[in-house]
This record gives sequence, C-alpha cells and structure tokens, in this order.
Amino acid sequence: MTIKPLIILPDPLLREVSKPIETVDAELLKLADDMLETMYDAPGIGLAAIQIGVARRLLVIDVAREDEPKAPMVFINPEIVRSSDERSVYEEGCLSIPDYYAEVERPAAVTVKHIGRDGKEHLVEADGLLATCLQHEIDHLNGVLFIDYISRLKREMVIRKFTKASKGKAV
Ligand code: K1U
Ligand code: ZN
Repeated sequence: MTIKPLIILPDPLLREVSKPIETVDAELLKLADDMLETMYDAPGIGLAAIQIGVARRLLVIDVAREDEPKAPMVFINPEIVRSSDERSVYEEGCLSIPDYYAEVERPAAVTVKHIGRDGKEHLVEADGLLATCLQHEIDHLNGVLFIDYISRLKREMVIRKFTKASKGKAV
C-alpha cells in the first residue's frame, strides 16, 4: 500500500465533480487501500479520492475509536437516499484544509446506497459521527467543502490564508 500526497486548498481539483465508477476491479481496490493507508497516516477518519487527485466517486472511512479495532469502510458511487429532519452539529476538520475546524450543522442521520468492495450494492444507515463523515466525504465528490457552510467572511479569510501559504511554497 502507498501513502499518497494530499491535495490542499486552494487547489482547484477540490472543486471538481468526481465521475462515477463503472468497474470494481483490482486497480480500484488498490486505490481504496492506498486511500485507507493515506487516511490512517494523516491521521483522519475519512478520505475522498479527489483529496489524492483522483476524480472518481470513491471514499473511505474509519470512525473507530483509538481503543477499538480498526473498522475500514469503502464506499463506491455513494448516494444519500434518506436524510433525517433532525439535525446535529459537529466540529469538522478536513485533511485538505489542515488545522482549521468549524461547527457545521447537517442532518443527524442518513441512509447511503453504495457499491462495496465486493462489487455489490449495499445500504448503510448512519447516525452520529459516521453520518457527519459520510456527508462531508460525499460533499467532496461534488466539489463541496465544509467551509462552504460557514459565513462568507470566515470562508474568504480561510481561502486567503491558504492561498498565501501556497504561494510561499517552492515548486
Ligand atoms: O475528508 C477529510 O478531509 C477527512 C476529515 C473527515 C471529517 C472529520 C470531522 C468531521 C467530518 C469529517 C478528517 O478526518 S479531519 C481529521 C479528524 O477529524 C481526526 C483526526 C485524528 C483523529 C480523529 C479525528
Ligand atoms: Zn474533507
């Protein structure tokens, strides 16, 4: 497995809409394994393929606590088919926007249809952190970032800070 470099704000790739996956083959499963390795190394609890520069509808998640065994999950072509009316607020972070955190309100529970590693269709009913993480990662597949839910003023400040930092880096 390979740890891949992460795409960081303001890279325009983060605003791309990822393309559906047509075949679940060994190459795709290797990509999912590389994403899990990259996520554990970061460390993070989720990762969308676009965050390593691959515009395909693939994401990985592991919301197990440190004292629990690893519980890696792979979602291919995930789709939210039900969202609860009840909403919850979590302080979110993003591996593509390092060291910035903000409270985001989203549906408290979601049902997600997706293809699993076995190439078959599955439904997952999620609440708590898993529901939040799934929505955050599915947003990535649509070019949406969690800073899109904060005030325009705060968002522009974050983008300005990361744009300045990216210009200061050697190429
Ligand atoms: O998509 C990403 O950028 C990953 C992101 C997922 C996420 C975090 C919080 C709420 C919603 C979605 C992260 O994993 S940020 C890092 C993080 O949350 C974390 C890191 C180490 C231990 C525990 C959490
Ligand atoms: Zn993110």
